[in-house]
Amino acid sequence: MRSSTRSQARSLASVGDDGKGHLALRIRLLQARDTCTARGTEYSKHVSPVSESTPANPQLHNASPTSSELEREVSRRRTFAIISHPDAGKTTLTEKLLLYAGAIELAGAVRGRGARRHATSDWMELEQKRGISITSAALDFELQGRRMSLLDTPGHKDFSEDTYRALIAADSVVMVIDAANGVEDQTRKLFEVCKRHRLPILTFVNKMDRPSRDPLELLDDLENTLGISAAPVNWPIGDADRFRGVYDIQHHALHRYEREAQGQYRAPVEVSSLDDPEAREIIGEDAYAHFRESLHIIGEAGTAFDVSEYLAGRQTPVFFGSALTNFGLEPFLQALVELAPAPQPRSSDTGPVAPTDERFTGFVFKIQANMDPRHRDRVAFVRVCSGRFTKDMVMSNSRLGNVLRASRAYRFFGRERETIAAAYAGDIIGLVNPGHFAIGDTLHSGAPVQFSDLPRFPAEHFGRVRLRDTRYKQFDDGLKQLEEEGLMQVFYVASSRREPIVGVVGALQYDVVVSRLRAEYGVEANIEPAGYEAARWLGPFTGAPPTPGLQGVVAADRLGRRVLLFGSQWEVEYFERQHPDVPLLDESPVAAPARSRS
Ligand SMILES: Nc1nc2c(ncn2[C@@H]2O[C@H](COP(=O)(O)OP(=O)(O)OP(=O)(O)O)[C@@H](O)[C@H]2O)c(=O)[nH]1
Ligand SMILES: [Mg+2]
Repeated sequence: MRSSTRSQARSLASVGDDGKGHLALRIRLLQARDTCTARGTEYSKHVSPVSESTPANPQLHNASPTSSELEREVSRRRTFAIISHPDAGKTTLTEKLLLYAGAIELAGAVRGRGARRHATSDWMELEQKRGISITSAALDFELQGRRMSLLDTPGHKDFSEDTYRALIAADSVVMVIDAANGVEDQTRKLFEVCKRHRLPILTFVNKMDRPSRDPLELLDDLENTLGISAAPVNWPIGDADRFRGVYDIQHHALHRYEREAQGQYRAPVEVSSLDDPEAREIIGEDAYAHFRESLHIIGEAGTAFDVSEYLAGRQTPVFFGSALTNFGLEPFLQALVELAPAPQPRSSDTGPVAPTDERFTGFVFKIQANMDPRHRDRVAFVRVCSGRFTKDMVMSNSRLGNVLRASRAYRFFGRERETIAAAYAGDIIGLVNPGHFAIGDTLHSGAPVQFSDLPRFPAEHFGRVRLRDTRYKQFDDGLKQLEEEGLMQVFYVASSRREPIVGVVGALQYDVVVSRLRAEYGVEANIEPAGYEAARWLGPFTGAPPTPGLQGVVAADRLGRRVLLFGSQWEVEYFERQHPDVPLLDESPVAAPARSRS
């Protein structure tokens, strides 16, 4: 290690507030320099502007000039989910990516006050009222010859079942990190899912316009907390009020931004070189010196970007910026277009299904009712996994073994929808669902196939729903449809059919149930804790089952299948020990047939 570099590291360590994390990383980085032999793939090879006719990343485009329409269409699809801990800025970033992609002309806000429009992906009334995302939203748009499908997911753990399913429908991920908080709990959990499914991850460190942790420390946090190598692609200049822009490490270009009043339009940007005296003056001597030093450390010993490491999920390219003020967005969007992988093969019970397999296959990962107040229909969101979907095509649902005709299909842009005549592997389409589909269903033409089950989380909170008026039919319809979405499970106890018990993964879902019953079904209801903590379906068993513990009760689900509600987890375990002959199932036996997950 050169002594000059070491002393730079030391001087840098003294700049931060605590210096601890910084120093550890810097020294490690500097040591790494000595052992680092091969530099990775040059990022610049992958960020040159693309045009419709020339795919920029041939590695990801297997379509030759003679390839079929299916291969061409598949190779231009990019389907990705945005994930993070609550509040890191997923919805704001989504909105700004749409703005920069030209899919919207004016960006809305998460908390759209007065006449100001709301963010496209937070379309639900309760989302807009509370300023949080509650349900994942699909947004489909064209960009530079690519067909992009973006899934903005909710961060709150109470809605994480929806987020997990959306992740499984994606081929890659954008992970948003709050620059002040680093890697937070929920991000860590979601990262584990990405890792299990080998999803490539691009990282966007957001909110640099606020007081932030040192960027070196943030890289250290990513590597230590998540165990993924982090390759900075650009580097922030200052933070909080002094955040001026980002430096593109490979192109040696300084992107200096000006704040646009409300961040509704693109922020004016000036691109110059690092030594531009004017830029230096605007940035300020202190911030500039600190920035140069950390840049030097990264240049000497930082992880270099390597596209194959990224695609293998072992490395995450890191970008800095501010979604609110629109700083650092166009380089990030460009990277997304260039780097995000095309649709990948999916594992099934008959082996991997290639996206270019001529047979149409897909799976239902989400059901949502009443998105459009004028239609009030239920939509099944399908991730197309292979082949070509065409309107009116005949397909089978592998769960039911029946044949159906898909006469109405849509693509979505938040709440808005557009009829489609065709779709290809990678697309997310909506099929109108008059009760034919359940979450996790595999749809296919040709030979039977079934994709792996989607994760189902056990309910942990149980509440009694009380109808406050007399509209029982609407109340029952509402419960039925919301249950179909996977929002909750509904149980009936013999003594009071009119006051069902709902089981949810997180207590915030109670609010969603009550609010949606009111807004979408016109009924007033409230939910009170019911005193249970676990539900188990009864497997094959004749006769009356034993009473489930002191506080438990035998109930039934909508289809009349018997369910034992227990007062605590401990009571479940005690019951299992006492009654080994009584088969208990975590999941309902028909809607989600028990299958081993990959
Ligand atoms: N200062 C600052 N605030 C931001 C930035 N990005 C988002 N915010 C604010 O942070 C809050 C949360 O932003 P969202 O975009 O809703 O975050 P989210 O990750 O979608 O949140 P959930 O979906 O509820 O998990 C909002 O008040 C945003 O205005 C940013 O770059 N800078
Ligand atoms: Mg959100």
